Amino acid sequence: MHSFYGSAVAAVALLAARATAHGIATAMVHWPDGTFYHGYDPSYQYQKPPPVVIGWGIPNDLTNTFISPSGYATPDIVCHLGATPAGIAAPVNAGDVLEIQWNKWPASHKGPVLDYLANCNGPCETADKTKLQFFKISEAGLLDAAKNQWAADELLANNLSWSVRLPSDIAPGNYVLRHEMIALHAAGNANGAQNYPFCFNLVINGNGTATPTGIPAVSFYKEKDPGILFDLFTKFTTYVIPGPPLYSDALTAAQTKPGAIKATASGVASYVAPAGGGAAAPTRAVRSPAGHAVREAAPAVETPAGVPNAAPAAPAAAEATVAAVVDQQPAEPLPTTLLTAVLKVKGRA
Ligand SMILES: [Cu+2]
Repeated sequence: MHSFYGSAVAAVALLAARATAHGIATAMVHWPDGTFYHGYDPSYQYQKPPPVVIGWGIPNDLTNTFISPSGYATPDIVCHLGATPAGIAAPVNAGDVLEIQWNKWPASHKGPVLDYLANCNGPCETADKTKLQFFKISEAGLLDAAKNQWAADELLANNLSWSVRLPSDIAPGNYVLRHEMIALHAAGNANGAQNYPFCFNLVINGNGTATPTGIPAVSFYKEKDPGILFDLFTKFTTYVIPGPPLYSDALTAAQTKPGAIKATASGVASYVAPAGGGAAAPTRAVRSPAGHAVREAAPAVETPAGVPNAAPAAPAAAEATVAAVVDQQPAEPLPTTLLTAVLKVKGRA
């Protein structure tokens, strides 16, 4: 019998069969809280309605593909293939550690791991990705030339996770975290490097005032940069990490295996919908600790032993146990529309 349901199942099966290589950054854990956030997975498009997550949407990335140097000047290099802004954001603090989790990564795909931030200067939910000005907050490339050990190897050794520490001095605001691996196994050939960028929305709180200068992602890399056109299979002792210089006040995070997840959250809206509801455009960003809504921690979820980065639950299931709460020390009366917006988000997940 042919049915829509059957077609959907077949599509998911095909998707699973194809997804045998490469990888996607599908989750983020916020430390020290140990709060797990789902990123985006292309299979979400088969859920009705799709979960609202902090990861930028990439429904076209059905084959876990990559961006080639020929795409470095196109919007696809910003947050991956046809990426659209995430609908919610993770509330974090400047100086915190964010642990990005990948669903898979082939050992052959040696290369650097890079992380960037861009202030949306408004709601990230409606950000124009081509206008985002990114500054680099973390970079790691060749770790040990004699052992041919790369940042990607370290990520793989830590259960497909990578930790990045946010600068402690940056101004609070709505930011996009752009996390990226570049696979070099074919980079000895022109147009052979493989970039895998993935983006997450953050509401960063704190007392910092720094506003680092950034550049658009379409200006990060050129095809003949020494760290892009690079032969992994000849003798080398150094590697020049590509992209703009590291932010002067960047901080480092220890690379470790993932710790136990203490809670699961979906995220917060970074803007308040105008009174009256509807699909009107957002009117203001919510940036301060006093002004943003947070979700109450869900009951602790144990990470199953021996399962790399097992997600605590599907987003929809996890969502059912999460209650929305609002910070109680607002500088101004909390608009009821804020709570409505959060509950709307909850209802959609
Ligand atoms: Cu690959």
